[in-house]
Amino acid sequence: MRVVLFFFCITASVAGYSQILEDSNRFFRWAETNYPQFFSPAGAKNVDYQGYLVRYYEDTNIYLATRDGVAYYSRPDQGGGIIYLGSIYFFISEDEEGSARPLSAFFGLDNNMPFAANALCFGASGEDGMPVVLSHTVNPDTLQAEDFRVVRQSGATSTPFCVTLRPANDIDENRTALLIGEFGNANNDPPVKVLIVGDLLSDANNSPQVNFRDTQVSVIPLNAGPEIILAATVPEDIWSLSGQGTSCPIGTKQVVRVTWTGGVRLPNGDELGEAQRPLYKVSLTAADGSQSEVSPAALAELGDNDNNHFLCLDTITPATSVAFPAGHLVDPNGDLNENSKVVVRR
Ligand SMILES: [Ca+2]
Ligand SMILES: [Ca+2]
Ligand SMILES: [Ca+2]
Ligand SMILES: [Ca+2]
Repeated sequence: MRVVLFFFCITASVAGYSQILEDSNRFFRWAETNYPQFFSPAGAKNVDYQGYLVRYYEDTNIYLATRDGVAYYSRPDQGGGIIYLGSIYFFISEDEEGSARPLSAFFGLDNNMPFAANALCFGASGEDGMPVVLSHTVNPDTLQAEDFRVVRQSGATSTPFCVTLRPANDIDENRTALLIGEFGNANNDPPVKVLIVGDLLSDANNSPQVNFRDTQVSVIPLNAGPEIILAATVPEDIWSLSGQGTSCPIGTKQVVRVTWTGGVRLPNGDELGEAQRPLYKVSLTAADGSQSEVSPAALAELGDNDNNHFLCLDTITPATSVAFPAGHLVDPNGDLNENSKVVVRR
């Protein structure tokens, strides 16, 4: 390995494979953006070595490499072995930078929106409900019902009767659009696809503004259970504010927001409680690359009837993935949740 590292240092030809190179560069950018504590300074030069495309990060003395679409790293201070990380596509599929798209459309209720939904949108009671989770938070002023078109199995289409970001409209939420209307029936011509056909813009708080127009997503059928579609760290200046849901306790050091495809409750209709807290498993990755798993010290963002939970952690070691086992929570249709495991976005 010493020889390999030596070659990494002195070889300086830039690889020229088009798609693999482009995808590898996306992977390197993803790593540099999301894990600057490991991969600094960003934008290190690509070096080609025996089929590996390598970047060396001199601040941290770490090599990151790809070969045939697979990612590896090496740390000379830990013996310098080449450590397998997995397919680069596993990582860059999480990279939404510049690519606005709906992540999920969940056929939550068929002709069964509750009376209370009239408070979200008058006339919603008895309609279909379909939360659509988006890759970016959106500018509410650009969200209109006409931006969406729901396509049924037969090809028939309909425009929602109304669209709202409520109830998932706390600061930094604003990415779950609840579509209400008649989208077909589960037992006879169910909805299969949601198209975004109008200008719907991200809010550009932390990234360049993007437009969701001309993107689409398949519909998760009525009888499927909910799953976690997104997990992301929440800045302290946001989680320390109070929102519509409960807050993390004093002493919390890191917060991960998990976003489900739709709202989840216990099978008896109650909100989650202490008994469900240990079901959440959070993987942590330390600066030396070592991994560990914890459950949150507390759950928060509860009691506000949306599809988000806060996992309040009592460690600053960065959370890198979140898992939740199948069979404990239900969606509004009473279907038990699916097994979930997602990478934490930074
Ligand atoms: Ca909320
Ligand atoms: Ca219906
Ligand atoms: Ca369902
Ligand atoms: Ca919530």
